[in-house]
Parts: sequence; C-alpha cells; structure tokens
Amino acid sequence: MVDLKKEILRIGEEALRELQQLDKSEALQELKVKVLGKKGTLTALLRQMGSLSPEERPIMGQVVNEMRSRLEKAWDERSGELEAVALEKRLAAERIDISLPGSHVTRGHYHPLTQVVEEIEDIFLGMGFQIAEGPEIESDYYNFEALNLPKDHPAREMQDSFYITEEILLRTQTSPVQIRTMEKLRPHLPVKVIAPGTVYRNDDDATHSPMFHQVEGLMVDRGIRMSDLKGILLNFSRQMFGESREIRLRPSFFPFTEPSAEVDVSCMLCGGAGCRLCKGTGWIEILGSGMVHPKVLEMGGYNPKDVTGFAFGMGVERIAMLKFGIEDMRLLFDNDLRFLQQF
Ligand code: 2U9
Repeated sequence: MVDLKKEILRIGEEALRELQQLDKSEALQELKVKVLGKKGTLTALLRQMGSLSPEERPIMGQVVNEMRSRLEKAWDERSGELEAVALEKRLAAERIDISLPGSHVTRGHYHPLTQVVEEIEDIFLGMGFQIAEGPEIESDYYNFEALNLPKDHPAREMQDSFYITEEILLRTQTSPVQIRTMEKLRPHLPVKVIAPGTVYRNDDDATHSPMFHQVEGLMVDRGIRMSDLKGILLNFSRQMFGESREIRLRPSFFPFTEPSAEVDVSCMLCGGAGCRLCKGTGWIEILGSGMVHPKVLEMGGYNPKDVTGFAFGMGVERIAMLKFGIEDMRLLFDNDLRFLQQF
C-alpha cells in the first residue's frame, strides 16, 4: 500500500510539474488523457486497488481523489492562463489604431455636360415632355430631306457634314429623332418630346467642336401657338439660369421652322445691366426656335391644316459654359481632371 501511495503521488506530482511547462492547450489536453484517461497512468494505479485490503481501500481512495482534484484544479488554472495569453496575443495582433487617418475614397461624379443634359431633361420632364432617342448614324433623308432641306438647299452648306456614303452620315442635329418620333406616334396627339444627344459637324476651333451635344424639343397638337413656345422657354430659362431671368425672341431663319426666332435670356452675370459676358447688351443668346414648318409636319405624318407645333434646339456645351462660367469649349473635351474636379 505504501508503494501504491508513493506511486500515485509520484505520477501526480510529475504531471503537475509537466503541466506548468506546457504552453499549448492541445498539449494540456493530451497530458490529461495520458494521466486521467481510460488508459491513463493514474487510472491504471486505481485498478490495482483491488489487491488492497478493505481497510486500506478507503484510505487509498482518498489519496487518489485528492490527487485527482489537485490535478483537475491545476489543469483548469493552467488552461485559463493559456487562454488569457492567447486572447491577449490576438487582441495585440488585431489592434486597431483609431487615431490613424482613414484611407481616402475618391468620389467620382458626372461630367459637367452630363450634369447639364440631366438638368435640362429634368426641367422638361417636369413640364410633361418625354425623352426620345435615335441613331447617331443617320440617313440623308431623316437628317436633311424630312426637315425641309432638299439636296440642292443652300442651308446644307451651313452644316458641313461627315458623310459615310452619299446617303448616310453622322447626324448634324438631333432633329431626325423628332421626325422618327412623329412617324411612330402619328396620328396620336400631342407629340411632346425632347431629343438629347450627340451630333457631329465638320467644324473645329475655340468655339466649335466636331462632336457636340444638343437638346431639341418638339410639341405638336391642335392649336399650338408661338405663345406656348414662349411660355415653355421662359419657364425653362428661369429654372436653368435663375428665377429673375427674362427672355426675348428675335426673328431668325431655319429651314424647318416658320416663323423662326432666336431666344436670348437676360444676362445671368449682370442681370441685364450690361457686362463683359453679355458684351454690354444685357442679353445672351441661348437657343433657336420656331413654329414647325408645315412641310416638316407633313413629312412627319401630320396634317398641317389640323395641327401646329413649335420646336427649339440648344447646344448643351453653350448652356454648360454659361451656367458654369467656362470660357473655352475645348476644356469640356480635354478630360483634364484639374478642370473636371471643379464640378
Ligand atoms: C423638327 C422640327 C423642327 C429644331 C430647332 C433650332 C431651331 C436651332 C441650334 C441651336 C444651337 C442648333 O446646336 S445648335 O447649333 N438649333 O437653332 N433647332 S429650331 O427644330 C426642329 C426640330 C425637329 C421635326
């Protein structure tokens, strides 16, 4: 019995010492199985208790139980320590320095021309217009003929065009979209659309680009008058350039409208007093317009005896330059971020 007790104490003490050296919880678990498991060293000694006398057994049982609970307690403590160390390590590794400056996310934005097109669209959508689109590669018919510009018309020279074949060209205006829209909608009334889009002309200098953008508008219905045109354009001008803007119409000529008018808005810089922007006149030209020519209505499939219409067209680059105070149109196409980031 003395030997058995010694052996229990020896194995137990040794396990306690070994346990203090271990620094991994897996190793701790392995040691526990090695000593206290089914095939463990201490368990093996317990089996030998069968050879003890009935008096000796409870005494030895007490020795074993004490050793077992000492070991278990030591195990719990050691694994608690190891867990705390592991947690500390993890916290140190995952530490976040909240005093560090955040990484900068650059936010993009739309090109100023896109911003202006969308603003124009919103204004006209608000007045009940719909947005129509069409091809940039057009037939001579839709780009010129249907707009009262027959082949021998001198106005065709005004718009030096990019022809692809004799019959096909890059559209020089978005008007073919409105012709196509009328063809599609007839005989439905009213026709009330704007056609925003890219157009191409064989021009290139400080005030002209071979590729530029237009928004054109068309309204056709019974009894449409020039005063309707004026009201719509006054409303547009005030939303675009400020509530206190006035407009004036000057007689002009376009082959697709009769009568035609150029539209000026009171200067957004000086309010009409006269300044560098309006060249002292107090007025700035923003668009062209007129009553749709009867021949154009007819070509769109409407009877000019029943209906009338107005149309207008504006260059988006010009509107953007006036709105943002840009002096050189080429800046809008250079894609220089130092310029673009200002919008
Ligand atoms: C249809 C009938 C008539 C569109 C119009 C203008 C006047 C005009 C210019 C403004 C500056 C072109 O970009 S710009 O150079 N446009 O002055 N445009 S009336 O008239 C139409 C369009 C479609 C069926």
